[in-house]
Amino acid sequence: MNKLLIGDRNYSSWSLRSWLLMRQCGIAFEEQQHLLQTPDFDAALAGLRPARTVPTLVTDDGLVIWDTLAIAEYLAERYPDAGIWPQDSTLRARARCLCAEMHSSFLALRSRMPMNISASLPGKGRDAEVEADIARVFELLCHADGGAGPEGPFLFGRFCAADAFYAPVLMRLRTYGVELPVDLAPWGEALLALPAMRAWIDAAREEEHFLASDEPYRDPPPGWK
Ligand SMILES: N[C@@H](CCC(=O)N[C@@H](CS)C(=O)NCC(=O)O)C(=O)O
Repeated sequence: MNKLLIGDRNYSSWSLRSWLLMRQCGIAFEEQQHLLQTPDFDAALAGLRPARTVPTLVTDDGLVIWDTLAIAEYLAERYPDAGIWPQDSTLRARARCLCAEMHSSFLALRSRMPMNISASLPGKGRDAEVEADIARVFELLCHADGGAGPEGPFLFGRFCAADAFYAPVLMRLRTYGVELPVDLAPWGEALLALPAMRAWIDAAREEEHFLASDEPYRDPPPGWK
């Protein structure tokens, strides 16, 4: 059985990407959660070197893949009918561009608006660089399929890796009180309505682990460790 190591549901945006992709595309896996920056996390990853971050996928035949883009590409090769990428080659190239840009960019947004699903921090973190990142995300998402995509609420019609890669951005916008452009509202609603997404959010709200490095704007809520 494939095994996916993930971190905190509340904070780990990269974990959410691979977990949602596998769940939504119907790829079976056993989940192993290790809270970030704990001895348990270090011990779990120690046996999987050079992996040192989550998500890390340990495939059913023992391959260790420690990067979300590599995980997506592995899944697409191994499960060609799962819908990891759009079927159409033009749309597939565009979906890959979106994921690659998410992977390499948006440092201001990621550092000043860390994913923090259970928190409500409207207005925090919005400086000019973050605004520029948000504007770029909106530009990418509004024009994702170049107007050529099939019908459907997701970025390329049917759910694919690009939706999973931008799901944490949607979580950030909610936490920090940034409105989606009208054109993207159906995408946001469709993503939030996915049972897998609901399950992740509900579980994130139950967590009481405080990660100081991802909490520039508040003290630990009562009872959190
Ligand atoms: N490029 C990696 C980034 C993964 C990453 O940075 N994961 C964070 C959690 S969201 C992590 O494991 N950090 C290790 C730590 O905090 O010790 C990927 O695409 O998977």
